[in-house]
Amino acid sequence: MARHLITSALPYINGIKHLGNMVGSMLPADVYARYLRGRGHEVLYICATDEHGTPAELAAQEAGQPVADFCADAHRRQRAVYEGFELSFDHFGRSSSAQNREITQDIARALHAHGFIEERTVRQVYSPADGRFLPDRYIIGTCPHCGYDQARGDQCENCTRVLDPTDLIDARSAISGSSDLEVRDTEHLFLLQSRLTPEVEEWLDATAGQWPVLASSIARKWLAEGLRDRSITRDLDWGVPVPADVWPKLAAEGKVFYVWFDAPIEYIGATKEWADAAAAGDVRDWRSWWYQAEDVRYTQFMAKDNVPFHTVMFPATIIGSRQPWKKVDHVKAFNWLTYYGGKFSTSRRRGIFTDAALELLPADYWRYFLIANAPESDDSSFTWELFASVVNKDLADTLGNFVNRVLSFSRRRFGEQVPAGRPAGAAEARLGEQIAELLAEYESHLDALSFRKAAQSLRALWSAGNSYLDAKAPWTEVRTDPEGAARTLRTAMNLIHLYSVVSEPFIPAGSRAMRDVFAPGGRTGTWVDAEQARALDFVPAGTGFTVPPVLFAKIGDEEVQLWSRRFGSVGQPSA
Ligand code: B3M
Ligand code: ZN
Repeated sequence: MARHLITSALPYINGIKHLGNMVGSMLPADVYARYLRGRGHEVLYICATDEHGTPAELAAQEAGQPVADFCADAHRRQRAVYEGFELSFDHFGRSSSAQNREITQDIARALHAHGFIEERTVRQVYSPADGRFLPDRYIIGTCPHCGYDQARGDQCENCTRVLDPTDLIDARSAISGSSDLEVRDTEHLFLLQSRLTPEVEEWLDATAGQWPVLASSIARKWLAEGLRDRSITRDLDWGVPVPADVWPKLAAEGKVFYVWFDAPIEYIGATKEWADAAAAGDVRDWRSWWYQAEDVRYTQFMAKDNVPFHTVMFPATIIGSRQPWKKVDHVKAFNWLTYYGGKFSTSRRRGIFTDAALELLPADYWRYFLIANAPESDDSSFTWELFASVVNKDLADTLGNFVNRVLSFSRRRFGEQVPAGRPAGAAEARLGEQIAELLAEYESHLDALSFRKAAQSLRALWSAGNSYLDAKAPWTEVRTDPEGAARTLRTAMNLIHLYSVVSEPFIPAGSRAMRDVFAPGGRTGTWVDAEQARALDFVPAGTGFTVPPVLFAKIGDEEVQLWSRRFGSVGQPSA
């Protein structure tokens, strides 16, 4: 059986992420990881904060903190939110780790040894007042197109035009504010991607055919434009230093690797962090997941803007190292989640951030809604009205109400143990068939990484229970045929057990509550096969049970109004 390696794109260290980031990478990766573990596979789910680069330096400066301290705090804050969302990472690492530094430098050495890295001289802005070269983003000035006076040297945030630092009027350093800037020659390392194009193409041809189409089409489009050699170093204090044994001069000048060079390597680095963090006696072999790892099936999750880096540039880096690192087998990409059709905006605090979401409602509500409405084949829009209607209908009415209805009624009529009742009849056989079919559908959608469809199948499994219950109507049946009513309730209780197992990837807390009905504190049952689904006979008559508190509360109109006022909604400018 294959081992499954799963990674989700590394959230940038700078700030708490919004729901769009969550649904575009970490959450579906977690659902997939939980699903595979549930089915008995060996899974390693790795993620980390992406910590290097200019935005981290600038954010630290704004916070008045040394960048290392800023990143350590920001990492802890993000990690706490992800724990709140019940993301089941095997390890949540940091791209600034010693492990990543070591592996990044090793891969650079290997690329150099095989002739894929070249030193080139480039002209770059130097600030004598700051005593350093300035990356494009560190230079601010007035945009020549729209007159915005805080435009950055790489792009104007106001009119979105791409700029060159020399385009700016009244250019000055973002660090010191000094306008005494000069252009000087400096050396940088270039990855000779152009030479690797044919090999990347060959790999893509062999692999991308199996990917969901959004990822493969973006990858092919990028490759069709041809790979250009790319500068992989920067003049920053915060990053993986260029190894001095290979490039003594650049190392002495304090050059570090570009953040997009070391960030994907952190997937490997974080796996080593995971191994190094093992308790005594627990052997974790990080290499076996990455190096000559033919038995590993590797799936990556990311938003669509990250696809070129993962499907073309990172593979080029790995191929050029001539080392047998594992390359991705499956890439799942996502479109954008919008907020009332507009952009979530971190800087304008428009939309919902993951920390704020958890203050309103537990993780299950968000997890289910987001996956059921994931921006898979197209962008999708978050609105409070839709959120409330999905939660109320699917979670509160269809699932939660079923559980409470069945258990409270059975307790009232038959006491606190699962009643025996009559042997299963035709209605139960039909239900079993239907459940087995829906379960197979659910599994095949998850296997294919089709999350919205998987959510539909899950909902259909919940609905099937309701239809059965409504048709049998045990509350009427009990008056004339108590044994028949007991049978109905026992079958319905078996469905609750099945739901606790198969719903776990979407709603881990709700699943625990359902499992605790029959086995307080016990582990979630093993996955259900078709035979078991047909038989619906997991919980023997006589098993004690408890009636849990309401599983999912409904969201009222007042809350919808309150929240849309608080977080902004229609009518607010989207820019
Ligand atoms: N940190 C995503 C972003 O900041 C980026 C992903 C890295 S994955 C190796 O947009
Ligand atoms: Zn502009």
